[in-house]
Amino acid sequence: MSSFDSVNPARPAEVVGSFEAADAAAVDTAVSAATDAQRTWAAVPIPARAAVIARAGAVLAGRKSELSELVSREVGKILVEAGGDVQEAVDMADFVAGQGRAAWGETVPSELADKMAWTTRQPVGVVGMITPWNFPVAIPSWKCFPALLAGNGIVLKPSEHSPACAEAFVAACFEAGVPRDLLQLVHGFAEPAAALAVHPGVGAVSFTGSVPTGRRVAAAAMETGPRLVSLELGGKNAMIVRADADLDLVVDGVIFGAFGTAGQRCTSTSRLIVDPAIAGPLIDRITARAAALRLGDPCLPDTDVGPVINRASGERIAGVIAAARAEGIEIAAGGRLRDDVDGCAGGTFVEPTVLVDVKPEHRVAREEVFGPVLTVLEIGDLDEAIAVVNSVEYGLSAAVYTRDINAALHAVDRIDAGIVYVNAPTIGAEIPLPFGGTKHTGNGFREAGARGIEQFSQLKTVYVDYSGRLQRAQIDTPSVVER
Ligand code: UN1
Repeated sequence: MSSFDSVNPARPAEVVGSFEAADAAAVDTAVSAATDAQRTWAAVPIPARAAVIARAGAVLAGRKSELSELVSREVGKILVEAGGDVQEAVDMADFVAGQGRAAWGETVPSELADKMAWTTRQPVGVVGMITPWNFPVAIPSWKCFPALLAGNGIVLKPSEHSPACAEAFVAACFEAGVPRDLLQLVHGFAEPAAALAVHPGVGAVSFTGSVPTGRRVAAAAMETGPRLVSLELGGKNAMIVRADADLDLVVDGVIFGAFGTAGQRCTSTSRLIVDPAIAGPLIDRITARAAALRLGDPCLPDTDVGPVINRASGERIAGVIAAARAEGIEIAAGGRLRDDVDGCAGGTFVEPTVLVDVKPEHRVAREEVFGPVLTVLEIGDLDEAIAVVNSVEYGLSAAVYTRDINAALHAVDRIDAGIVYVNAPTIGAEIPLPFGGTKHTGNGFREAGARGIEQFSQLKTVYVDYSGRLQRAQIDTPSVVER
């Protein structure tokens, strides 16, 4: 095994921690240990598992400020957003713990006398999880808590950019009483992720990240046998702004949606589809606000936008902006890569960027940027705007700003996306409802919400016949009215 450093993206010379990169053999050891521990855990009554998860939430809540600082230091999120990340894990623990005493299946009346019919859920065994760095506490929690409630063991492979956050999350779980062998953490790059995806001892694979990697993970996971594979991939989220919208609300929503977490969310607002009747003044206000955002050390309270995760990512985003410019697109705000930000030696920042007069066929209007880049498209007709929202390969989240209830609901009904907001930006999902998207954003599973557990458990249908004789369904079914 070799070791690697996790660094502060604001000052890459500052090492947050050193970690061992797992190889395939280490993954194998982790899967075996989790497999053994899972047998014991699966015998624990579900409300008792839920109590452990509730305690994990309490431990995380008690450490919120210290964990938020760690999130800021390790992945560059500004402090308030880092706090939101930790809070999301706390909320998830709370919600999942409640599910431990809620309905666990459905029951139906049997068509035969003296017979019962119901469903229950069984664990898959060990779940392999591959998680990104942009929600370094929240996303592991979205996966781990429901998987634990369902009675599984876990091998978690977090991003190589957020190993310390994953360690802190797992430590909170252990402190709450999650058995150590049950929840295995393996660090590193592609090798442990690939080994986990194909391991025959892994009953479900859950991946959050990019489309190309997600496709590879899913294909590899299915090669070694059918199993549950849940994918949470990219987005190219749009906000439609109608001429009657409250523009103060729109400006606040765009700034938070497009430039929060330096645009490095799968739910970031990436396309603004605005009615030409109000486009000019709206763009002026957005560009003025974008230009006034303060780049800086994410741990300082005055900072609005932190660094991007590393130099390579910054250069990739700069490349997208340069390609847009080469296509003739005008930059109304930002556009530059910055490495001269105060107190952030070596950190890479991308100025909040607004690209105007973009057409639906431009690459920058179709592909995920994963950076603070907003494209503005001018379209007046609502159905045409909806068609443009739907014209990309992703379907994660979308927003519509209007005061017209009919227009809002028309859009809600016709937008092809997993999450639609009215008069709120494309980010801001809450835990009790499903999170996920359509088309290339995912493969139909949803995280969070009451159905999040479906990624990590199998349904079992149970029939009990207590009549003492053979009763054949569909054949011996009594009928009051003779057919
Ligand atoms: C992500 O963007 O990767 O709705 C997850 C939101 C957050 C989760 C986002 N609650 O933006």
